[in-house]
Amino acid sequence: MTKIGEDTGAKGAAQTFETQVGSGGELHQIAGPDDTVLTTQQGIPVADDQNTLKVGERGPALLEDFHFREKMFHFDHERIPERVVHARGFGVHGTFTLTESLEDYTVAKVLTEVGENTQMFVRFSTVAGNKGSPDLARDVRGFAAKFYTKEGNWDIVGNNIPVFFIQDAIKFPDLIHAAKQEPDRGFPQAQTAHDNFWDFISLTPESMHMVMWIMSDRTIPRSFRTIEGFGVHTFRLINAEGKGTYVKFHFKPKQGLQSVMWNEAVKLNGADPDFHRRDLWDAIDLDTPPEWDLGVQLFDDKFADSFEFDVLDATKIIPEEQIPVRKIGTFVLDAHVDNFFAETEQVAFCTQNVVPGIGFTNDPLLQGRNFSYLDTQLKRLGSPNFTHIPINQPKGCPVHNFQQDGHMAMRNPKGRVNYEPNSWERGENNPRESPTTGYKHFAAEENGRKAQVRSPSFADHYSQARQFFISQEPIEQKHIGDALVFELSKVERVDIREKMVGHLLNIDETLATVVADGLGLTKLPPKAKAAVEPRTDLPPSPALSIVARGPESFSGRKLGILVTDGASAALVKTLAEAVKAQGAVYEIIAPKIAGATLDDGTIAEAKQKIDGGPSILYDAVALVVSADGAKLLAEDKTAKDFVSDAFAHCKYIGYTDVALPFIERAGVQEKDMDEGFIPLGDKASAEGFLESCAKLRVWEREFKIDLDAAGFLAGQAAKRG
Ligand code: HDE
Repeated sequence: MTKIGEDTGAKGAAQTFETQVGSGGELHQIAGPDDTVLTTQQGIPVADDQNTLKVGERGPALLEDFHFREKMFHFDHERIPERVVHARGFGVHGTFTLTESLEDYTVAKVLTEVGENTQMFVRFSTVAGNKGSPDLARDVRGFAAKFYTKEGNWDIVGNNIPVFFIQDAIKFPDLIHAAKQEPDRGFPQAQTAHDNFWDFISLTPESMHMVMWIMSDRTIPRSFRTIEGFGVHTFRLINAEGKGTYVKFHFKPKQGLQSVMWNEAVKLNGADPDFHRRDLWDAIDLDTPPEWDLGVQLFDDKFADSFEFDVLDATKIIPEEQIPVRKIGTFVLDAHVDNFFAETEQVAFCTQNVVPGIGFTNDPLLQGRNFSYLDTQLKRLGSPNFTHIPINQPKGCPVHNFQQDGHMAMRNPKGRVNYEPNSWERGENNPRESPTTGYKHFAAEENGRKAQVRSPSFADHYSQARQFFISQEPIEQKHIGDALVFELSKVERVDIREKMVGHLLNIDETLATVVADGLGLTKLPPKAKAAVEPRTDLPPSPALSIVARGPESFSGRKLGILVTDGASAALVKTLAEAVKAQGAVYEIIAPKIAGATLDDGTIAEAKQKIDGGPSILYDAVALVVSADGAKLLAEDKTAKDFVSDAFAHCKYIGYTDVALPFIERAGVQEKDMDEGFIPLGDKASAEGFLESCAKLRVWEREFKIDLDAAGFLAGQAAKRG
């Protein structure tokens, strides 16, 4: 007979239930504290968690085995519906500290009490993919923040892009159906490169501004740590006099903005589908938690009336050059969840979670969202009592009301009274409304005809798309063209491709021509008909570029050091020190996971074997190899990929002289070795290398090594005349 401790799986049980098989084979329980004993949900200690109750050794199982039935019942119900959008997410805890008071504009304590710390929970996400999809999908990133304020929970359910695809919430189900897997085949997963998405988009001109953003490198970020966040809609601040001021919320990463290249993203999804969550997890573990400034754009009706576009239209931004972003505080995300399901999965954000002093506007997308989030929580969490789950409970203030009962109620009001008004004495269990501190809605004057209409002030769909495009650095413009060609070349219907080029003609002629050429269209399709003539007079907004707003140093980045047996121990040490001095991290990659024996006999322990540590995992690489090691690596395809990928991805590559033949065998000729190749030797060279790495990429390289660059460069030259 199988006993605990004898068979496979017994080890797991030992964690909470210590057992020992005595010399006679009989089972003895070692006395221990009660809270280490495995129990059922009813608290009954479990004696055997390895075998179901049976009749005889080989007989049928018995229904009487309540432990088995309870365990299996619970397992069968472990899953809750994943979010219909933003299913793939990663949550962390943090703290917000206010540095500048907005007391002239709002009564919200979280925005007026300078120096106050407010607990936060942030969930990053992608939009289209299912829960198990890869982190590096080309997609918008959700950046949802819950502030547990003294006056209740305030959520900014934002994205890393400040505009959206549609102007009215009624189109959201269509947009999402079109973006997610096609219904007949159930694929493609986590990507927009398919007919249905581009069909919908090509018929939805209001999406064109968003299209520029999603085809830019914003949708393939290097890290959650290097994205911005935006509340998107125009919200409202309300002060003690009841006066309203419009506000747009911004999160600015102190780490600088950074993205990867598309070819890198595709490979990262295979090499490490958890790349973004692992990166944030590690940054917190290393005690280098990321920080963002919370910024606001504040404006009044006068500005709103004079602005070129409607401030209620979520497909438009207000350029920072027109209304600067005022930094009012900082938040740091520095703590893991204890349990992914309990917190990240069960957290429930809602745009209508606002505190006194913060309110809404009539943005029709925001109004629709205010309905949708609460509604979806019931489906997902199964009960109106989802606010009783610890991650959703207010932490900065008490909760008292007469809401009661329902599935899983944890917090029914105590005492006799469960209604109001009532004649019982006011108290914790008999709360009263508070006209002084309670939430007051902004007293907006509204009038109008009931109608299903779109305001003519929402009609310009191309001008800001163009403004975004011309605000990009040349390499970023090229990437937008490349992304459009990639996505549209996965679209089977030629008429959809053509329609999209027709829209691009309203945005930028070079872009349209490059995309048409990339798709092999023999002639340019007709321009899409625009509801209003697109403007060409909007100036570039440098704030919209990622490359222009990169980091100031290599801090927070990762260097991959490829070593072999016999490599210079002194150089490895010097590099490691230089990396540390920059506030960056490194990983050693070697032909064997045990590491490499360096020239002084010490062992450099490897974090990755070369096959598991491709250069896409690193922001820059250093080839610290011996002459023999270089010969060995020159015969290894994966090692050569390490170099050729780093080269193709425009990364900085430090190298020792003896690595040159290896580099050449990896396909990089001496003539291709640009300023991004930095010889390594002494301390100064290592430090200089790390300083150069702050630029992250040698973008000029891409124009030399990519066939698709030619059309783009010709278009640029033609524009310059
Ligand atoms: Fe969402 N969105 N959304 N969304 N959204 C959801 O709520 C919805 C929109 C955003 O990490 C859902 O709890 C509608 C814009 C984030 O838990 C759902 C519309 C922006 C998250 C929903 C939008 C967002 C969601 C799905 C058009 C950026 C993840 C699960 C009117 C400002 C939150 C859930 C998390 C999640 C509805 C458009 C951001 C169905 C109807 C614009 C970051 O309620």
